[in-house]
This record gives sequence, C-alpha cells and structure tokens, in this order.
Amino acid sequence: MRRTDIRPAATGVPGVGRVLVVIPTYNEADNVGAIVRRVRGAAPQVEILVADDNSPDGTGRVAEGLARADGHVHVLHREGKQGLGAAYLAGFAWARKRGYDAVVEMDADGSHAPEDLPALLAAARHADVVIGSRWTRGARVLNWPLRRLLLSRCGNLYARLALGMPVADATGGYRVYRAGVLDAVDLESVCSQGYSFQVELSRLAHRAGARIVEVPITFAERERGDSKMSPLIVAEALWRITGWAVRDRRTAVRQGWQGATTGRARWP
Ligand SMILES: Nc1nc2c(ncn2[C@@H]2O[C@H](COP(=O)(O)OP(=O)(O)OP(=O)(O)O)[C@@H](O)[C@H]2O)c(=O)[nH]1
Ligand SMILES: [Mg+2]
Repeated sequence: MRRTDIRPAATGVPGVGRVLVVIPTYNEADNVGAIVRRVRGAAPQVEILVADDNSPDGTGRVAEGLARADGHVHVLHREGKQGLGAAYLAGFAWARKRGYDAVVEMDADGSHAPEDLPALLAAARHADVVIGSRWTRGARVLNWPLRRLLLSRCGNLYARLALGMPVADATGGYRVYRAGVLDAVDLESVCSQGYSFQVELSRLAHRAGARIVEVPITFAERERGDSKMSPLIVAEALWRITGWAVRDRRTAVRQGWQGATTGRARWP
C-alpha cells in the first residue's frame, strides 16, 4: 500500500496542540480500519496510535497497512494480551516520549463515535480531563441491553459515592487527557487492568486537582467482534473501588477531616 500522507500534524488542534488518539485493540480486525477512517474524517488534525496486544485475528497486520498508507497513523505492537489498562499506559508513555499535548482514549469497536471527538477537543481547551459521558444530560446510549445499562449506572453510582468524585461517568473510556495531568499523576502507581483503569485515572486526576469536565456523547453497542468484558473485570472494579474508598477514609481520619478536604494539590 502506498503512503499518501507523510507530513506530521504540524499545527494540531487549536487551543490544545498535538493530539494522539490511542486505540487499544484485541481481536478488532473487522473494526480497526473503519474506526481509523472515521477518526481521520472527523478530526483530520489528530494522529492515531493503535496499541495492539498481538491479536490472534491479525489486527496488528491490518493496523500496519493503515499506518503504511497514512502518516498520521502509528502502531504499537505489544507482546500479548495484558489488559486495557496496560495497553493505555504503554500508549501514554509513547505519547509523552514524543511530546504530544493531549492524549485521547477511544475504543476500537465503534462504541465511541469519532464524530463526537471535535466536541471533546473543544472542551479540552478549558479542561485538564474531558470525559465523553453517557450519563450527563444530552447523552444517548443506543442498543445496550438492560443488564449493561444497569451495570454501568450502578457501577458509576457506587464509584461516585465511594470515592466522592463529582463525575457522572467515571467508568467511561472515551476521554481526553491534557499532557499536564498525565505528568502530574503517578502513572507508575496504576494497578488496574480492566474497567477500573478508567475509575483509577479519574480518581488520580481528581486528587491532583485536575479540572474534569463531561461532554455528552452518543454511545452505541459494538456491531462487530466480541466484547472483552468479563465477570472478572467487573469483580476487579468492585474490589479496587472498595479498596480505594477504605484507603481514602483511613487517610482522611489520620489527617483530620479539615486537612483532607483542603489538602488537594494542583500542579503549576
Ligand atoms: N491492547 C488491548 N486492547 C484491549 C484489551 N482488552 C480490550 N481491549 C480493547 O479495548 C477496547 C474496549 O474493549 P471492549 O471489549 O469493547 O470492552 P467494552 O467496550 O467494555 O465491552 P462491550 O461493551 O461489550 O464492547 C476495545 O477496543 C478492545 O479491543 C487488551 O487486553 N489489550
Ligand atoms: Mg466496547
């Protein structure tokens, strides 16, 4: 395949800078081409990194073809399936090493509409973290079975109450992180593998004093390929959120309530 565009995204996104959309993939060969094309169409200034965990269905090879044809597309080949959290951390490290000003998280399966990306990037001009939210006014969730709706609503309610974060969709995985917030939080301390990765990053950003805003999105159930969602992933989220809540309360008691509520830092 011929590379049609080898120019770097010189100007980036006004008010935000150079943006890298990280798309983690595991067995998404039927989806990766469409999502990359849609991102390129919706936000031509951004670059894309497909972070593939050596998918047995050949997603990595498909992504290589896309990268050969388009200089805005890159591929990170990882050795094997290590979970969503590990793939994102590797993508963040890749972006920080190359000096991107913002990193976007986006699923490969089409649930996160690239057409919503300009609205998220516009909000990022005045925020450190932008969450594409399924649970704020104006959002739509299409074709999700009742059990998934309930799981997401209950999971978010629990996360909000347990961790005291003013975030409606702390489990959502469609986000923009400005580089400053990624530098400010201790990414080395992140231990989540599945869904709880999103909650853990929300918590770390909130505790660092980040400005977090939520933008309503249209979220749609995947049409092709298999979900990697499992009871183990749900269980991990439950026990990690509970563990952080217990730890936060112990710390608050140790420091005294006053100190704990006024002690949040913000980087320069
Ligand atoms: N690199 C990598 N990507 C992963 C891994 N697990 C999931 N993904 C990707 O992460 C994204 C989200 O995974 P999904 O299976 O869609 O999970 P989900 O959206 O919670 O589940 P569904 O609602 O059923 O689609 C997709 O792009 C997956 O291919 C992993 O272990 N490694
Ligand atoms: Mg999905």
